Parts: sequence; structure tokens; C-alpha cells
Amino acid sequence: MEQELAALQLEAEAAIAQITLLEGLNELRVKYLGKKGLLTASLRNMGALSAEERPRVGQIVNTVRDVIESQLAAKEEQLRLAALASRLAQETIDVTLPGRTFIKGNVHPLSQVQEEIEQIFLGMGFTIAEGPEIETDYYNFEALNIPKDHPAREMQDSFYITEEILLRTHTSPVQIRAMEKLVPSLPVKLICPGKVFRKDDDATHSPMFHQVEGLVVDKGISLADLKGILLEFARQMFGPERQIRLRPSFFPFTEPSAEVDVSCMLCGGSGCRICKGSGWIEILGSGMVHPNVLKMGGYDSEELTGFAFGMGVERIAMLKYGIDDMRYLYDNDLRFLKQF
Ligand code: 2NM
Repeated sequence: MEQELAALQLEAEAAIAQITLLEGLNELRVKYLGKKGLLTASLRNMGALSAEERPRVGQIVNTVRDVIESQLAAKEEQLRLAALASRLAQETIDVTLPGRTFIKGNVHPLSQVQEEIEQIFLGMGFTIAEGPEIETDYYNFEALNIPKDHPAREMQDSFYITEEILLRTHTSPVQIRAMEKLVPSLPVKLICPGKVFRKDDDATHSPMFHQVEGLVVDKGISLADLKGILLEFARQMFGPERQIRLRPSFFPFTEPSAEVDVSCMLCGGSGCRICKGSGWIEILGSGMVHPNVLKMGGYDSEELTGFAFGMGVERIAMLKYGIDDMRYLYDNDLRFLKQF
């Protein structure tokens, strides 16, 4: 048996010495050391030995295994180094080849504009409030002084989930929620950016669009504060030369209410294609918060006043970049998106 083992060792050593490819090494490992390998087989034959012989032969088996293992490892190292050396000898690197182009994405123009609006108001001391896109009839309409017979409350104009639950049609419900949380602290001075949903779909309306609404409540807030804040916004957004004007309007949640126009950023106010000759472009709606709305938010409508405003992010983006069809903003065509 000892001779058998010595012969096995010599045979294995010779086989390992002849190998020239890494792949062949594994076959040898299986052949000699594997579960069904030759060395394992001789280990099984030890049952035939006497009790005195067994430990000594066992030790020889272990030694033979160690020798084969270390020769396999040495051969493997040798072959790896040889393979690396031959690759290094062959391979040349052409440092004049152009690099692999890395396709870089960019922030969507709507997100860019929304962030820009946010930054302008953050700079004037506003904070940002967020809230659910799925709202109750109470927060979306009732608390905003919107009467039961208002067209937006019709089933065909808003996305209802049940009679009481719908996709918010504006971000104002967030402002009611914010007032409920903040009351009685002052001032309330926040903007609510986010998605809103209306059953509308054509070149100038999308069933989902983005709004930024603002709300300021404090003692002594007046229409002059509203005008000053919105003039500063218009100038930061559309240029330091801009003027604004307020035109009377109506919203259920503000009284009085006003549409805000900005002097045309293309012609400076002399009249052109963009402003349809008027020199002015409508950018947002606004007004003094209706006392009923202040009350719904928990604030004292006898002591306090506030102003609020709301703008469409899509509209601001289209004016800022001269985009003539809102659908470009949703088509995800890279030829369009890469320009921003
Ligand atoms: C607009 C126009 C006018 C508005 C009102 C409120 C709230 F919650 F304070 F009552 N938030 N936003 C508002 C006012 C929105 O969007 C055209």
C-alpha cells in the first residue's frame, strides 16, 4: 500500500508538471483529490489494514495529499503569472483613442423651474409645505369657501375616487392643513409646490400639472405686501426690468382677488407676438385670503389678514423658455429635454 501511494504521488507530480493550461489543473485536482479521486480511493482501502499499520499509512496518505495540493497551487500560480506576462507583452494601449462617451442626463425643465420658484420664495423667508395628492372634499373645497354648486365640484371636472375623496385640483388644501398645524403661531409664510389634477386635456391643458401656491398670514398684511412680494418674484424669474399689474378677478377663497400680469419679457412692454400686442402677460392668480378660509385654518379673521397666490409651473416654464405646446413637457423626447 505504501508503494502504491508513492507511485500515485509520482504519477500526480508528473501529470502536474506537464500541464500548460490553467483549465487542465482542475481536472487533475478532481482526478487525484476529488471525492471519487484516486487518493480518496486508497483511503477507502485502509479498512483492509491491521490496527498497527493504519495510523502510519493514514499519515502517508495525508502527506501525499499535502504534496499534491501544494504542487497544484504552485503550478496554478506559475500559470497565472505566465498568462499575465504574455498578456502584458501583447497588449498595447492606444492613449490617443477617444474616451467612451458618458451620456449625462439633466433635470427636467419642469423640475428646474419648480426649484427656481422655490428658491426665490425661500430667499424671501417662505418655507415649503407639502401634503397629499389624494384629498377629501373638505380640504379641497369646503375649507376653501368653494360653494357646493361650483363647477370644479362637478363629477365631470375633477377626478373623484368616491363622493368624498378626489385627486386635489389645486395645492390650496395643503395650506389649510398647514394652518391647522401652525395655529396660533405667526407669521404663516409658506409655499406649496406639487402636482394637481383636473379633467382637461388639450394643447394648453394637461390632466396633471404642477402648481406653486403661496400663503402669508399675519397682523396687518395688506395688498401692498402681496404686490411687493409678487413684483420681486416676477423680477427674479423674468428679469430685473419687469413690472407687474393687478387686474380685478374672482376666486372663492380670496376677496378681493386679482390676476397678476408681468410686462412682456420679449418686447419689454411695447407689444409683440408673445403678449399679443398688449405688452402684458398673465402669470398667476392672487388675492387677500377670504375671512372664512382664515377661520377654517383656525386663525382669527378679525385680528389677522393674509394674501395668497397660485401659479402653474408649466405656464411659467413655457413663458420662460418660449415653449409653444405644453405637450413637449410630457413627451419625454430627448431632443427637446436635452436643451435645458
Ligand atoms: C390662486 C389664486 C388666489 C390660494 C388661496 C389659498 C388659501 F389656501 F390660502 F386659501 N391658497 N392659494 C389662491 C388664491 C390660489 O391660484 C390661482
